[in-house]
Amino acid sequence: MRRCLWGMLALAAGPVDAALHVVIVGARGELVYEPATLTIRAGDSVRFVNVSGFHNVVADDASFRCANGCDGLGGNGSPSNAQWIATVVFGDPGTVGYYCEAHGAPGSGMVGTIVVESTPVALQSFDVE
Ligand SMILES: [Cu+2]
Repeated sequence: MRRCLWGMLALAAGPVDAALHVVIVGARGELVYEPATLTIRAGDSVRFVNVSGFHNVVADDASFRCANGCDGLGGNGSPSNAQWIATVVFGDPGTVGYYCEAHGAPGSGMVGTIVVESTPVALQSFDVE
């Protein structure tokens, strides 16, 4: 019963056509996020996948800090060599810079950017005569 209720709430409140994007962490063994700049829509999720090296992902504005899960959400955002996967939902439009604490700082070193565009209000149906 509880699962059913939550499912209905998620349907009612969830963004329309939310997409899942992937950013590779430590691609080719380099100190990079790939793609370094990713443009998504508000409500989309980004799945950070660490393929090699000692890394994490930390928002410049401290809105998230993730590696083996995310701080504050039951995970541990400290840099890790594990092949971790962390998923972050971006609900609000804006530009979110992020970095790896082991190899960067806000705006320098191992950094990436998520550009979150507002969801268009074009998802209405209408009749054409
Ligand atoms: Cu790193």
